[in-house]
Amino acid sequence: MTTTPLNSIDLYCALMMGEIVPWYQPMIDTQTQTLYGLEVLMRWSLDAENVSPVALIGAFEENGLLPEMTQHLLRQVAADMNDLDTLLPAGLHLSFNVSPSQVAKPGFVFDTLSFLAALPLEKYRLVVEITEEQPLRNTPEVVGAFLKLQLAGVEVYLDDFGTGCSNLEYLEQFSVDGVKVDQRFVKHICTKKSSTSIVAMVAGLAKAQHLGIIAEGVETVRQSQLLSDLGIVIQQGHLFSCAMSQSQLRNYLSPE
Ligand code: G
Ligand code: G
Ligand code: MN
Repeated sequence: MTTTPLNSIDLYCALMMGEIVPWYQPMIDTQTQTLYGLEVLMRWSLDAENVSPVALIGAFEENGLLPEMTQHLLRQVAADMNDLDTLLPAGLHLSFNVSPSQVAKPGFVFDTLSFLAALPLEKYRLVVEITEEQPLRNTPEVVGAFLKLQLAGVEVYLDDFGTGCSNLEYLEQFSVDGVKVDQRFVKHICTKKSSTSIVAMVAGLAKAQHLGIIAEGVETVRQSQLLSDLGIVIQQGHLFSCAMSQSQLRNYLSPE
């Protein structure tokens, strides 16, 4: 990992030069073993410095460039989806990550809806995953942003639910459509009683509240089976596929 701090000029250049690219990780419906959705994950294509995505996102955030980064990424996602359109199932759940700081910004809803307009409309279910590393303030701007997105058919999921700042109170404060179960709980689901209980509790909560639920970081058949037994049928993780570039995704969708 790099020890060189990235400054705003490096980051802006990376954006302008098209070096920040979307990768895609499949979510699988384990009942049918078919593709349910894709999560967009940012990557730095040059990665000469070997910077982790987490560090890179932190650097974009610190330099106030996260909204530009997301916009840039989504423009590329729209181009990629249009390119792969015939290979993708209708109703595909297409999710991208945003941090709480982005949600409260004035242009956030407009930017997200502009992205939606660049896609074949009925075909995709756009989903915003709210990341957990900062608190989501219960302000009229944030509540209003979620409602406007939902009116336009965009769903809101809480990422890594139950970790970081993503807590139970959010379910009372905000209108959300679903939660993602963090990989740290999935990792020990077969071996640690506390992990099993936590995942079972979140699954029960999702069912009672009619929320969508997706498990991530699924690496083994046993984990997948136990999650299915707990009612979590939509799963994402290395058992199914790692994140892929657009060209790798094309091969994944239509193997030669
Ligand atoms: O892909 P993994 O590759 O290492 O992603 C690391 C973390 O970075 C994850 O927690 C994910 O939520 C976050 N992340 C990935 N892409 C984006 C992005 O476009 N925006 C934000 N805010 N977070 C992202
Ligand atoms: O957005 P989120 O925090 O959920 O980011 C998902 C992160 O988890 C990304 O960094 C992605 O590359 C990583 N990831 C996805 N599937 C697996 C997996 O099965 N195992 C592990 N260890 N990491 C995974
Ligand atoms: Mn995520």
